[in-house]
Amino acid sequence: MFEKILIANRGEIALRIHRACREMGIKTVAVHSTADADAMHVRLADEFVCIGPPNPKESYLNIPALISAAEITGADAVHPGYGFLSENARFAEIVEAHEIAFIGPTPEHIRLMGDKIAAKKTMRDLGVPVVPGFEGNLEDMDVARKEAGAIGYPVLAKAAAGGGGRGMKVIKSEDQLEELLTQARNEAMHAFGDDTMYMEKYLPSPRHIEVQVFGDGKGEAIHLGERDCSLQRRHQKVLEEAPSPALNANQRNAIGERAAKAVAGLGYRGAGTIEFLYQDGEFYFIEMNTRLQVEHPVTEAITRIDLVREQIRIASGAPLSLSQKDVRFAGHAVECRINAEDPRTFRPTPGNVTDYHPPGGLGVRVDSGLYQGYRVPPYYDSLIAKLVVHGRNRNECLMRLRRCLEEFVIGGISTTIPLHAALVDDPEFIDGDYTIHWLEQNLERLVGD
Ligand code: MV4
Repeated sequence: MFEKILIANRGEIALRIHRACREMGIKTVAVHSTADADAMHVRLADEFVCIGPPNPKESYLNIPALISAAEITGADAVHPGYGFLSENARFAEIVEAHEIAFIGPTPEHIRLMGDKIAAKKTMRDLGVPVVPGFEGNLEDMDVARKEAGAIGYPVLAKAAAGGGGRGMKVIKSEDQLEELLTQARNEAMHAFGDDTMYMEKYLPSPRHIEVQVFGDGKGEAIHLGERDCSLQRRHQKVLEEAPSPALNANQRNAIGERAAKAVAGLGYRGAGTIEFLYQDGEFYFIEMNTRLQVEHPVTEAITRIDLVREQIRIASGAPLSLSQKDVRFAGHAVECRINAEDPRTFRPTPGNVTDYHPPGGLGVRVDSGLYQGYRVPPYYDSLIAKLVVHGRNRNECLMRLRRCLEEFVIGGISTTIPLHAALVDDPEFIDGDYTIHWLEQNLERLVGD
């Protein structure tokens, strides 16, 4: 097992990783920008290294600074968390070239899944259902017209280098095809330096359901069920739940087994998430994320498996700590992402936290680096706390969640707690009846005047 892990991240996830390390008897190295010197995980870590100024490019994305910090402190592994360098194949390669373990998949698997066309072809070949579409060359407009017609309008043009919603255009009819495809191509070139495009049938009202998987890198793999992440605004998830209110146990096991089989076939190592769109009873693969996700605690709540511990074990060469038959799903969990943002305008609200009283009690978990007197810096993502509530069933979970949102005090800054409070009282949300568009279509009603 590793002796010392460098945590190449900040905020609540750096604290989350620190906690897993501590419970495994592993020493931690925090790295921080000058804006994060007062962060909770920096205080708790065994050692800390300042890696640069507030701008992430010069600190959390600064590969030479991170490698130097690992070398100086003698860390034998790096955990990248989510965001920042977590899905950067080059970073994983450089870490490994320094004989430091990268707590994640191989650089090859990161690179494969970063290419959305290659990822889709690979998953299809491994027996995973994908969205009908065309992954060939779209530069010839005659080919593009023929293929779009064959798919049937509306079609969605996507960038091979995209993901997470960037570089997409819905095309409703052939007379828009050339103009919108060219526009999408130009945007992709500008955003990613790569204008390779592919096309899919546009699904008008799907849910976003993702399956948590783990592989041991040697052909063994398990799934830990799904998370429903349909409640989002501008591709930012707001609330996630597990299990999905839309699935029954047979559907869950069927899609989970397909996902795990694919992961086994890939020889994938570590934690991964297979993202699907789900509509009219059918699953369609869209992307695979090769990192730990923000919303991993809802899976931890219903499986009682420590996902970060599992990641660390696998990276050190240990086998999976359990087989599929030992995975049991219990109850229901919801995560509310609490952001330092105005709940109506979603404008960031950095500043001084004058009061901090998180909720507690049975089935309640708060992942946050906040404390009274902490200053939320203006330079980073506005996620400041994750409230994760578990209950024996969805109703108990939602009753408990309402109680927690009522108790939660974060003074001095605006947060999205009022949005969550409105959401959990909404009849359509309570019915579990929502798609990826529901939140944006209902925001006015939820938090409007
Ligand atoms: C789609 C889609 C509809 N049809 N693909 C957006 C993020 C990227 N990961 C894939 N996305 C979508 N792909 C087809 N064929 C709708 C979306 C989409 C979406 C997906 C998941 C969560 C939120 C979303 C919000 C808008 C659009």
